[in-house]
Amino acid sequence: MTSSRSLLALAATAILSLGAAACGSDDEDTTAGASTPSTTTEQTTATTENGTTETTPPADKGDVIRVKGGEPDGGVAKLSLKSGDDAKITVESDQEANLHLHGYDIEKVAKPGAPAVFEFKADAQGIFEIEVEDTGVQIAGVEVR
Ligand SMILES: [Cu+2]
Repeated sequence: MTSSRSLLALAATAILSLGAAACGSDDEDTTAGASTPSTTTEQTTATTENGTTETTPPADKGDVIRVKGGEPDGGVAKLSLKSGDDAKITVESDQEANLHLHGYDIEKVAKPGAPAVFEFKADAQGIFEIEVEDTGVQIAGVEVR
């Protein structure tokens, strides 16, 4: 009994030290790639306006638009981008919706649990609509300046 316990303890120590070693080397890798450009100011405001209880960090989703029953939750979202930005806009919908970003002419399908993600280089200036293509309901106005 005692011997099997100490064997377990040995095994645990071995695993722990292995894990620690792996973490250490991982850290160095992630720090190198973690320099993200600062595009976070407006995202924070958008999340607060919606006042939803969801606490999913918007960090890697870009701007998030929520669609409920085919309508933009909290009204038509106003997004503003700077010309040349690498834009990322995530649209979450509680029902399947064909979405269309005008101007850049990108079409994406959002499904419950499978948001549509628009990723594009904001190289054309102007104000562009995102609409639910099936119904023509506008969910966002994206300004690029
Ligand atoms: Cu359209």
